[in-house]
Amino acid sequence: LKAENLENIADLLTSFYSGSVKTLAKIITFVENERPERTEILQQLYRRTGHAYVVGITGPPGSGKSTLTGKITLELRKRNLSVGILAVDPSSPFSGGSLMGDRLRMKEISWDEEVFVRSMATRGALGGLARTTADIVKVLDAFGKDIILIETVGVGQVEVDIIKTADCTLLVCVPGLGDHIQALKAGIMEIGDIFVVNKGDHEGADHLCSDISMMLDMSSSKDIRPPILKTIATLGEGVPELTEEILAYRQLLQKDIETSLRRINKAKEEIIDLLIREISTVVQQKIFFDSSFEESIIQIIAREKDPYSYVKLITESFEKYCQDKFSSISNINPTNLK
Ligand SMILES: Nc1nc2c(ncn2[C@@H]2O[C@H](COP(=O)(O)OP(=O)(O)OP(=O)(O)O)[C@@H](O)[C@H]2O)c(=O)[nH]1
Ligand SMILES: [Mg+2]
Repeated sequence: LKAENLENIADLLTSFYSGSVKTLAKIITFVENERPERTEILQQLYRRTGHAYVVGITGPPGSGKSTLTGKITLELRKRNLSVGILAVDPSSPFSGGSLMGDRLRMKEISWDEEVFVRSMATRGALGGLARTTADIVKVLDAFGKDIILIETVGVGQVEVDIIKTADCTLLVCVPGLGDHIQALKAGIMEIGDIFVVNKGDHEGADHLCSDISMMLDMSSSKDIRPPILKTIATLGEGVPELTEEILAYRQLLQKDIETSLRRINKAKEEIIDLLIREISTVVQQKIFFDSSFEESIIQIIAREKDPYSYVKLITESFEKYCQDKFSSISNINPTNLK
């Protein structure tokens, strides 16, 4: 980056730290569009992160996630907590459209200065939606949001990756979607820290609650048994209790040794993910401008060399570098974490 750009970044950050919502939005756009400035910005912000409590809200389309998100936000605001909302829709190519929809559904909170809402779709997220989500969460965290809610539709792998960013995940289910436990296929149950049976005014809600309870009895491997709460999001019924559960879960996490392990694993995964991306960029950039690469290509085509040996030659020296660099890392003791 040029010195001039770095100066702009410094100005941008000053404005960000002073609480400018406009600058917050701008920085999020930088991250979303993978602008080159984003790395510098994220580097600077990192130290200010780690304060926010991140809550994922996932479940099938139309289960009431946005309505619930709006109502939970009202409850959080009553407790004077500031909120950032990130609505992520991996199936939609347009973020503008979903933004409108979410704003409408969350109209009660859209006037509130302390609530920041952002919608995101596949568009713009070059490095993957999960990576972008994790970075935007950091931006919101550094901005000083107490609670960050991530709404994401569906229960596929992309959503699971997105929701991994969360400290606590609500799995929203609704009665009457054919098979009662349609959304609760193996693996999906595992991501739920709190189960919400929404549309409690619909027939079959109680039945669904007991079905989930039974499934948890059989399959849950968690130390903390996920609670099941019934809500009617449209009326806000059950939402104060749900909010209490969400906040109580945070207290549990803070005491739990599992949390430290989870933090370690999350940090490891994140760093490895970043490394792989950066290394692959470096390889692609460097190799194309390397004359020995050109020469080797010609030799490979002429069958004087084979591609396997060529790649091995490069990776061997890289491996050697890694060995020297990483050999001293031992396992982290979770009790050493602050
Ligand atoms: N009867 C009833 N309707 C509800 C309830 N909660 C939400 N709805 C309605 O269900 C519809 C979908 O609600 P949303 O909040 O948009 O659901 P969503 O899960 O965010 O939907 P997508 O983001 O499109 O997946 C809306 O028409 C809501 O008014 C509820 O508890 N009872
Ligand atoms: Mg929604």
